[in-house]
Amino acid sequence: MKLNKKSASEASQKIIDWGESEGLITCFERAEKMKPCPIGETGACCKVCHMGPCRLVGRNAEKEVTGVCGATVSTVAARNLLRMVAAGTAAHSDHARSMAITLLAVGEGKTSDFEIKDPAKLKRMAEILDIPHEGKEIKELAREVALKLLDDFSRREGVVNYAKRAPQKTQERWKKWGILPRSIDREVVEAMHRTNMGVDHDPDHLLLHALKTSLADGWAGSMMSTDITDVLFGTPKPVRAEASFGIFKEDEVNLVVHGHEPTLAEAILDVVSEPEMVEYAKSRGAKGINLGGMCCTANEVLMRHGIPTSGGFTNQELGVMTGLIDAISVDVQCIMPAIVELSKKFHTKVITTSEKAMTKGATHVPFDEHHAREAARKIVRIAIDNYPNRTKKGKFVQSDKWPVIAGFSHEYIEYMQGGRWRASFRPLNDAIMAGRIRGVVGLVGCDNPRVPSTGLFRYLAMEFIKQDVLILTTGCGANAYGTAGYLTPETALEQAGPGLREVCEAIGIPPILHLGACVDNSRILTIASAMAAEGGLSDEIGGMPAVGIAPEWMSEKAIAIACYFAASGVPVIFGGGGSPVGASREVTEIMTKTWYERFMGSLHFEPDPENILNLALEYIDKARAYLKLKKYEPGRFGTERVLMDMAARRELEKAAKPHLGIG
Ligand code: NFS
Repeated sequence: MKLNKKSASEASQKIIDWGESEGLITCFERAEKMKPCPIGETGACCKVCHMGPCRLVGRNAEKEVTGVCGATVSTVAARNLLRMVAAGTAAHSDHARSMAITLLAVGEGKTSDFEIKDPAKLKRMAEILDIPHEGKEIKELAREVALKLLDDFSRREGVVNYAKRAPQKTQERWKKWGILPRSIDREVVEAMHRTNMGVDHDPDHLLLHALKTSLADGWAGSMMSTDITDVLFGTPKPVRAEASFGIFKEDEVNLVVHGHEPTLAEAILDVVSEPEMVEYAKSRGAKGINLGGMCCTANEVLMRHGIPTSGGFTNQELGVMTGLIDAISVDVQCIMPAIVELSKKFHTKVITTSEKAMTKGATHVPFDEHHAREAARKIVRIAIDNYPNRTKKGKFVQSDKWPVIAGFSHEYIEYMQGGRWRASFRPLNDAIMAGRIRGVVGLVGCDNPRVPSTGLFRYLAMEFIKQDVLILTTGCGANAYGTAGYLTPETALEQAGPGLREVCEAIGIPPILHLGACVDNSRILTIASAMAAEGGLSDEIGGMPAVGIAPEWMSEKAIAIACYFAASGVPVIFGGGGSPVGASREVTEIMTKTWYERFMGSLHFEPDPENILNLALEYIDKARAYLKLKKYEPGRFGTERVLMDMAARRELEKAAKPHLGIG
């Protein structure tokens, strides 16, 4: 795979080029100038005390070099990785805490800005949590569910509630290796304690705690966040939307919601259609208010309401440079501080909203779930007031947009395989068993300016679907596919291998399914558990022909996700730059071999995209052999590939629509 550009997206590259000609600095240029520190990059820098920072480098460092206290390279690398997992888990789970607090506020009647949109899902949650719901008032049930889930943050002993959703065999592995998480805060605090100077020094022991902490993220924080968000704002089902910078409108107020927690974005969504707000926008010369998304908030509102997305992480500065964004409302996580300074060169207002996350120079509008619409109205007014301040700067970049189909909640994926009365994972399992679908790959995580941004996503997706591998995507990976035009059923017809194409056509789905934000990786855990329960494949998550890949990762949250997939039994491959544990062969072996022996999952760091592809296919075929499934044969299924004209394509589109329940 060769790509000499900074971004694989034509629209993004166009803005990068224009910005460079204007002397505007973005992450792409900063990434070129700021090379990664070669010591820190491989995990060999220890700065947990002030006798250092110690740099554990040199020939034969793994055997001969230690820090001042005597810590080896392996101890240091494992400790650093555990700290990343703790930070990633803390981020997802603090987001989850806000969601649980919002659910509690709804249950206790302390906010009138939100309500229960999916009571049936709330009841399903209650059943999992052993809370009787017969005859109970829905708000009371919301209160009880919220309180029980909030216990998952602070329980001293015991196990997080949702661990029991995993297949029995998967749970047994966790029990055997002592990694069943007690509660989120407890595991994160213990991770920080163990990595404090002079505490835990055994790399394997440290890494087991990395898995334990990450399971508190995947099977508690992230999973409850997904569930509560569905309950409050609706469980996604397929929607049509659009992606890329072309979503911005010249004659409307463009307001972008960026960050992660969907509560504020949902409130803004309610407010922008209020007649007085629309009138106010008109009084300022705009035709209306156009809401767009960025990063994971984009995924949240795209999945549920079809709000268009302007892209993932590396698009945030470029969005400002279109000169068309009147305000960006941000909350927490993945917000580049650079957008505040950059926005001053345009007219864009950056609005921070969380008491946890402020940036000097931004406008702060405090938000809390009890007075959500009040804050939302303030934000929308700031955007409207700023509309007349637009200049011509950057305006030329009005670019294309792509159609997107998103909204594949695990509930919908199950439903679409059999309808209301026969919803199941049987057809998917059967397709895998027969070899129509070779396997499933989760292509998820960040986009990254250190590689041709979104390029690795594009390359891998096309290669996998050609080889009949179904793709599940979340986070900025989903944004990358949206802005590439890959999230449509047509992609299946044009690019997928014959077996996968047959399945996609029969069900009416794209070969790349958008499952939501990064916290919604928990949906993949739920799907894998359902596939195990369905029978015919593995009876645990481990052993499934499935692989997780984050080809362009950069965030600590991605590492936490990788670890909970590995602990759950999924081999995971991370691409992009170097390995954050590359300094230690011992740690690398534990994560790739020992974890696989214990959990059937692993974590590899592999910078070469072709190697990622081959390793993933190797894992998939190995799993097929382990399950004694038919050997995958390319081209065995499906009919002869036909080149389609527009009329034929339209016919197919029509046929696909009813299955998708849209349009
Ligand atoms: Ni995930 Fe979402 Fe994107 Fe990476 Fe950041 S927005 S939580 S961390 S950059 S995928």
